[in-house]
Amino acid sequence: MRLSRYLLPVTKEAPAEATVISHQLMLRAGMIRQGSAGIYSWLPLGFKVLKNIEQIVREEMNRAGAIELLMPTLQQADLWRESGRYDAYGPEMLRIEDRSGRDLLYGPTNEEVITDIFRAYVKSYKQLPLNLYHQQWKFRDETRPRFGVMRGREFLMKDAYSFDVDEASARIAYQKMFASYLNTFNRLGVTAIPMQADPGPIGGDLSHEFIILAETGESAVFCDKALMDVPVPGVGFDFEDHAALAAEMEKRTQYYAATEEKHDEAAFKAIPEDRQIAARGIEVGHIFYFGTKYSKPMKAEIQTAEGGLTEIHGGSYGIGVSRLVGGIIEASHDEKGIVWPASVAPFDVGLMNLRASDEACTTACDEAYQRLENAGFDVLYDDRDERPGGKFATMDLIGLPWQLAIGPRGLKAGTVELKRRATGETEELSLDAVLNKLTGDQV
Ligand code: 5CA
Repeated sequence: MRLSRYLLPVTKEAPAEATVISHQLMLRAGMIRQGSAGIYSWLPLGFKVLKNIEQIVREEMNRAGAIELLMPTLQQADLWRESGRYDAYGPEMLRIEDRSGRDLLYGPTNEEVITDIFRAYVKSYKQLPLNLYHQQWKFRDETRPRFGVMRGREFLMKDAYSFDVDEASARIAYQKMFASYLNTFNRLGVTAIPMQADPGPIGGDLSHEFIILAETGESAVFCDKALMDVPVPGVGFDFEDHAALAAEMEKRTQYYAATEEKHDEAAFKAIPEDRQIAARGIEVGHIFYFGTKYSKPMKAEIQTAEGGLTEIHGGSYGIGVSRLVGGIIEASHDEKGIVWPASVAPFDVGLMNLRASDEACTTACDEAYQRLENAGFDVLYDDRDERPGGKFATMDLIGLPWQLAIGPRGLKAGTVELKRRATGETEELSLDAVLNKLTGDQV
C-alpha cells in the first residue's frame, strides 16, 4: 500500500480526553474515530489489526473444535422474556421497537439466541458435544464508557456456547476453551492469566477471567508469579485428550489467582512473598459454566442414550476482540509509539523513501516495494515527498515490526537501512540480504 494513496490520519498530540496510553496511541496513529461516547469507526489501519486478531481467534476456536456461525445484532425481546433476563438486564440493554411495535434489543450477549437455535435443530445426545461461536458486535450501554475501545458501548466480541448432555462432559467443554484461550492469547503476543472470577449476570458456578497485567487495567487482581512461567499447551495440543485437558487447567489452578470479587487475602498471603503479585489487569476473556441456567427456562432438551429427555448443560466463552486492540497496545508500546506483535501488525514492513524527489532513489524504492510484495509481505510504502524525520516518527508511532529506509547515501554504497521496531536495532544491508532476513524471520 502506497501511503500517498492511503488514509492514515496521524497526529502529534492526542486529545485530552484520552487518558490511557492505548487510547492516545490509537487516536494518534489514526486507527479509530469516535462517533458518540464508546462508539467508534475503525479507520483502515485499526481495521486491519482488528481483522488480524479476529482471524487468530477464529483459527484457535476452530482448532479446539468449535464451529463458526453468525447471529444478528438485533434480537427478539421475547427470547429474553423466556430466559427471565429481559427485566433483569437493566439500563445496560439497548431496547428498540420496530415499526409494528415488536420489541427488539441490540444484543449484549447471545445465550438466548443460541439456545433458541440449538433447541430448533438438536434433539439427540448423538449430536453432542457441540460448541458454536461467532464474532459479532455487541452493545452495552455502559454507565462509564472509557479508555477508548477497552470499555466501549459497541464492541466486537467472540462468543462461543457449548452444549453437552451432562455436567461431566460440559466441564470437558470448559477445559477445551480454557486451554484454547491460552494458545489464542499467546499467538496474539500477550500473556493472559486465567483467574477465578465472578460470573455476574451470565450466571453459573465456574468462571475464569483471562487477564493481561497492565497499570491501566480496570480490575484489581491478585496472583502467584509462578503462573507467568507455565508454558502454553501449544498449537500441537490434542483437544480430544481428556487427561491432557484436565492437566492444563490443573497446572494453573494449583496456583492462587483471583480477581477482586473472588479475592481471598489469607490464601494470597500464603504465597511466598516474592511471588505475590497484586496488580491491575485488563479482562480480555471470560469463560463460564452455567449448567441448565438457560436450557431449563427455555426448554432446550435432548434425548439421552437411555431414551429419556434431559436439559442440556451449557457454558459460554467470550473474548473481547476489539478490547484486545487496546489491551495489546497497553502491553506493547514505548515512548515513540506502538510496538505490534508481528502476528497482529497491520503491515509487516514500513518502507520509506527518504528522497522522493530523487529519481534513482524512487526507482530503488519502487523495486524494493515490488520485491517485498512479491515475496508475500504486506508493505506500507511511504512514497510521499516529505522530510525523513516525519516519516521515521510516523513509522515508529504505528509500530510495524520492520522499517526499511532507502536514501541516496546508502544507495551509493549499495545498501538500505533495516530497523527492527521492537529493539530499535538497525543494519545496513543490500536489498537481497533484507529479503533473506525477513523471509527467514517469517518461518
Ligand atoms: N456471554 C458471555 C461470554 S460469551 C459474556 O458476555 N461474557 S462477558 O460479559 O464477560 O464479555 C466477554 C468479553 O467481552 C469480556 O471478557 C471483555 O473482554 C469483553 N467486553 C465486555 N464488555 C466490554 C466493553 N464494554 N467494551 C469492550 N469489551 C468488552
